Amino acid sequence: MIEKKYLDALRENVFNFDFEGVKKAAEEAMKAGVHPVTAVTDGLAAGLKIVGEKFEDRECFLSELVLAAEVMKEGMSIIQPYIKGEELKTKGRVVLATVKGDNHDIGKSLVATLLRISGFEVIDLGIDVPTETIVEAVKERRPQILGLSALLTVTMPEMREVINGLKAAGLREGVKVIVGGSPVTKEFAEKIGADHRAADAVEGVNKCIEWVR
Ligand code: B1M
Repeated sequence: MIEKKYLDALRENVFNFDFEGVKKAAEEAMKAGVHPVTAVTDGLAAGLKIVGEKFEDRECFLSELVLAAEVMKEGMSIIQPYIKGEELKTKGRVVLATVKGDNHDIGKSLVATLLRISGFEVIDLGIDVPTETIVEAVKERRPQILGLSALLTVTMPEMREVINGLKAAGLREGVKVIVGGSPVTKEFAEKIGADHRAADAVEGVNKCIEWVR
């Protein structure tokens, strides 16, 4: 019940575009002992989701969507140091990328943070990453896992291109491929030959831990 009060404050500050308010809400939530991952997923990200739905219904402008994402990042900068790794031993190496044509990075960055605190070495290639760059990184760095993110239905097919690129380079057998992002379904992941589709960051990281265990 008490936790709800802090999560509501985080959510409201994101959809009210309040930079100062979100910092205060994040500090208060951390002081009150709210779990930092819950604060991000059920507080900040929930607020951003509301703005995204308004944008979809044409009830807000793109500029407001950008602003809400910036407010979420501000909140994350306060919460992130509280996400501590219990186990610092390297569990494995993961290459992460948001695919070509796609600039959404909040979900992928959350996955990167959670992987790092779970003991993985993460090579984050960033956003709008061409297939050739991803295949090259797998060839050079030899990760056990490749994580791909796409938030746009038009960029989802790039995931298939990456998997085909790995096959063509003879690298597919040596790396597990996990895909994520809100429009990416389990069926789509199976169709393109990915090993797993993560519904959210926590579930995705748990799958990575299972693979390297
Ligand atoms: Co964009 N956008 N956006 N956007 N945006 C969506 C995706 C959209 C659904 C909004 C809408 O219309 N309702 C829509 C896509 C529609 C579609 O494709 N059918 C859309 C659109 C249209 C666009 C533009 C085209 C708008 C325009 O310019 N007209 C444009 C595209 C730019 C581009 O990429 N080339 C655009 C731009 C932007 C902003 C820049 C304003 C901003 C991004 C800021 C940033 O990332 N730095 C933005 C935002 C914020 C959103 C919404 C509102 C929120 C996305 C987000 O960050 N969610 C989004 C609406 C929505 O998703 N409901 C929307 C929070 C994040 C924590 O969740 O990314 O889903 P998510 O990640 C989750 C899971 O999916 C999973 O774990 C995360 C945590 O649980 N996950 C993984 C994600 N990747 C994973 C990888 C893994 C494992 C798990 O392993 C590797």
